[in-house]
Amino acid sequence: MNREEALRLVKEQITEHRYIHTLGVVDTALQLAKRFGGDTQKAELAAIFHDYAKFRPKEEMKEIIISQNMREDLLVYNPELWHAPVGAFLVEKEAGITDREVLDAINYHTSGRVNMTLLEKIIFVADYIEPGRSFPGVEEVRKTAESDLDGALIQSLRNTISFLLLRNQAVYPDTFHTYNHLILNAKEKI
Ligand code: DGI
Ligand code: FE
Ligand code: FE
Repeated sequence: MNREEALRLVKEQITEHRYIHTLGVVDTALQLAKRFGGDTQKAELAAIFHDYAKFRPKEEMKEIIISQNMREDLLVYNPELWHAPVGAFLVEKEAGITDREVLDAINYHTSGRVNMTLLEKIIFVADYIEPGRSFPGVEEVRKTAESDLDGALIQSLRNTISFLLLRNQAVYPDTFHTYNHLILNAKEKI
């Protein structure tokens, strides 16, 4: 599918604000793919569709998680996590995207997972640092992403986990596992 067609499909699904965010993720993912040797076409497609399901009703997302035998522990944690796996399912079903690597990058763009692929890391970090983001600490992550993708991923995960802890929220186990896996294997501690 070409860029214009993909953008048209996504625009119908999300708000103007989220669409602008999506365009920022696309630009950033393309830059990261060029910088770190990723597949630019897959990065563009995954970035365009990453938040496809963001505005689906919670009930619909819940039904999909159950009927598609996705991990039911998702239902115990923050509903903010749901649009990622549900998005991967709907993008295949409704937009006809079949590339497994692209679908996985959408699936894991919120929680992360252990042993993330290069494409998954690119989408995760691009989502965190796109120009429209203004979280505390995002500048540091942007700087790290100029040369070190794993370092930027560790910092994004650390910031998100801290954010959740400070707000008394639960942290999805995969987010912790992703962070632990990366930090235990990091050559230089960030
Ligand atoms: O969809 P976006 O807003 O662009 O970004 P996202 O898909 O990374 O969603 C992030 C939101 O999910 C963020 O507000 C934090 C929230 N969240 C809730 N529980 C968890 C979580 N994020 C992670 N990584 N892990 C959690 O357990
Ligand atoms: Fe998202
Ligand atoms: Fe996003």
